[in-house]
Amino acid sequence: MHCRLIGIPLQDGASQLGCEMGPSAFRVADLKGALEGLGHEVTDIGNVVISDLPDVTHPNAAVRNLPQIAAWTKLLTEVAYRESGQGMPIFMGGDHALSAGTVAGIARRASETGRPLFVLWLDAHTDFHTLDSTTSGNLHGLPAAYYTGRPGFDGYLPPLSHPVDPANVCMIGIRSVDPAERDALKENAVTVHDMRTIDEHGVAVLLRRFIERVEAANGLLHVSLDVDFLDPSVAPAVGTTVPGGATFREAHLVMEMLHDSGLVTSLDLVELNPFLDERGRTATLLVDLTASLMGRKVLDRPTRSY
Ligand code: EXY
Ligand code: MN
Ligand code: MN
Ligand code: MN
Repeated sequence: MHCRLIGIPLQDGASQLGCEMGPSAFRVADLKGALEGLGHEVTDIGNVVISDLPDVTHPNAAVRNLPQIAAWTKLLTEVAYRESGQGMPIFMGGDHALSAGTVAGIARRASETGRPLFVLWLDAHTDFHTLDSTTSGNLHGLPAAYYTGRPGFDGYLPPLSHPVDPANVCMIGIRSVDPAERDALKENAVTVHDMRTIDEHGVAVLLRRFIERVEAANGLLHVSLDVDFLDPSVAPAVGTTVPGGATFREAHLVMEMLHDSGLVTSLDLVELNPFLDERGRTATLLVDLTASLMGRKVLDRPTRSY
């Protein structure tokens, strides 16, 4: 596999500063070396940055940094489209607002292949607010609403050429949902597995069901991994910790099963805030999880072993 590492020093979507250091932390933790060690060809294209900001405001006075997020979304849609034509893009964030652009660009690429795009959203949060419904105003709480084509973004964020079918989105790890998000999800076909569902069924059963759907549709699979998917005891370097998250082994199992599926064609690594880390521990865990996704295993076993 040819992996394309793309640094996205975006922190305007989060209330807490620090995610702009994420790409550097992934490089220091040697994501490139880990992937090369698995036999992949890796190109780090460096960091991408926005330049001009559009003159845009929204009537919801809580909304923060809208011109910045609009500029990032436009840039990242183009970058994701371009880089997904070169290999497997791995987007090193940066806060989760970046996924508005990365998923939009990947969806545009997928449309050319004639294969449907599926998204696996690994997160404590559903990130399903609109500009109207957000009360915190932090735009990392919106990307899933944007790329599934929920109304209310027109004239504020770039027009979305290829919305992802909400029925093709599966969220796992959820344990913090705002009332407006909960109401919107009731009206929507997104699959949401909260931590209680994981406790009751086990993450493997839920993920296998989704993988089988992607396989049956001959789909492409984008994975968006938010650090706060993990329990804060194993991944402290994130500004939006919520107790009761995925364990170290649950997270690795998800990545190992995704590897065996052979379906993943792009990856977001988001919300890493190195300023909050304990000696690079979370960055290292994220590199190890990415390695599991890309083929690192304890024992050789046949592909599609489940
Ligand atoms: N739902 C909350 C809000 O809108 O402020 C929290 C969003 C956190 C988003 C993090 C990235 O997943
Ligand atoms: Mn998120
Ligand atoms: Mn989150
Ligand atoms: Mn909120």
